[in-house]
Amino acid sequence: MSDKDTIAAIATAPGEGAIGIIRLSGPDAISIAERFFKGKTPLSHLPSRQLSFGHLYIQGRDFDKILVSVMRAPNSFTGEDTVEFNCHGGPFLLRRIMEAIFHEGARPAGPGEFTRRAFLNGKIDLSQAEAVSDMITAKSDLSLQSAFFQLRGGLHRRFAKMAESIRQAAMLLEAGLDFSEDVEIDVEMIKPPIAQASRHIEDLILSYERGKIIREGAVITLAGQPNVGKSSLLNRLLEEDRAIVTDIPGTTRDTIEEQIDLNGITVTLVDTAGIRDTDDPVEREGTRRSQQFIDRAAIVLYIVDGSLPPSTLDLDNISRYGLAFLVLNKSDLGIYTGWQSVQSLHPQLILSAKTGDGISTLRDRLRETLLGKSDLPDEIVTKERHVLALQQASTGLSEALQSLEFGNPGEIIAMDLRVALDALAAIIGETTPDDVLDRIFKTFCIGK
Ligand SMILES: Nc1nc2c(ncn2[C@@H]2O[C@H](COP(=O)(O)OP(=O)(O)OP(=O)(O)O)[C@@H](O)[C@H]2O)c(=O)[nH]1
Ligand SMILES: [Mg+2]
Repeated sequence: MSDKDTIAAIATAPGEGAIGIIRLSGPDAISIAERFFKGKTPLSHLPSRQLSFGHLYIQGRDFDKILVSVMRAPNSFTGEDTVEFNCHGGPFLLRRIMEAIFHEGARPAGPGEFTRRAFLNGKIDLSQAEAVSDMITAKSDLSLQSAFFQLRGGLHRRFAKMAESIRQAAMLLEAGLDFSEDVEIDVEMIKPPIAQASRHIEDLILSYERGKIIREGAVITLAGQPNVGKSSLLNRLLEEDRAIVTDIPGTTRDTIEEQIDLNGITVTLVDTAGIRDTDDPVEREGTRRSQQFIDRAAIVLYIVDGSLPPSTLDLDNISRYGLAFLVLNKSDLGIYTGWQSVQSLHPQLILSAKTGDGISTLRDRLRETLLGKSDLPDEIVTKERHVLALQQASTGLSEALQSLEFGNPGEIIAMDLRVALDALAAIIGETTPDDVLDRIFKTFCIGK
């Protein structure tokens, strides 16, 4: 595999569709594509970035009516000559065209190879390349928003700004080093830009926890005794009749997982089997699985029938869970007054899965708990790779600050600053080893 040959792939999703797009990129993209296309103007004379109509021929056979676009280097996504055929979206049809294209000398593109070339040709930085795949996999409005911020180069600009502050400090330092030995390091000049970059990096590291929830979503588990309305609440939140609801205790025997968009966050809701002592092996296994999801949950909704008096089992259970809400369900039947005096560390929510009363408050409270009350800043770090590098940078900067305090030699401080700069450079891909690139692009789909 080389980064210089011509690659081709189907860029649209597999399966039948109205349109199927085939993309070629590389030095021979135009000359290869030209062999297939007949329109008013030969393909090689078509203006860049315009759609033109014509016929696609394979070995002299009129094969499909298509729209074609030519993007000439360097003004294309990959930075190379690129051609896109908009064909009819039949899987068989597209495969036949692909075979013919490969026969003419193009090579099948690997996963994410178009984006990789865009990165290698300097069209985008590595954080933007990663954002391309985030745009495609985003499942909620917030994850889309943060992916797009990254794609537009938002993170790149932030990192560049921090690197600039650090470089400024390094320059001042080196200017001092170049003079004679007895020049004192001007701590008051050098410290502020380092401290500023350090604060900014700390903020970004803090944004990671929230960023992770936006990107990966969170698990919310519905737990409680049989018949309290767990499945009814799941159905209510999903707005569909997903789980079986009956008045027979022990209706749900297995866990049920479904995703919802909770005002912008992707949440996996897990309905569980009611917790009770039983000899039934199936129910026992159900309870064991419930426990697993209780352990994995970001939030546990512990549901009780609020119209009935509290039981000791409930009080025991709820005191054992981490972040939990005590949900008093069946408010339409009236809430038993004794619940008011239940001392619990967990916030109480009153609602009715049956009528929908209190559900929008529940949604708001869940979102607030997951993301915090304040509005989210644009700059959110969502990638582990980024946060690890930021942590390295942060360590470098705090050591530099300490060295300044202790009056250590300038060479040592300069080395710490170098560590921080290298870590920031790795995020945007200025210095990223090939195996790291391979790992990043392997997760992409083919044709991207
Ligand atoms: N009045 C009233 N009835 C409810 C409410 N929520 C659930 N129910 C009823 O309570 C019964 C049990 O509901 P489910 O949702 O199956 O309860 P569950 O907790 O999933 O029960 P298991 O699966 O057996 O553990 C059904 O008859 C529901 O119609 C509510 O808010 N108000
Ligand atoms: Mg159930």
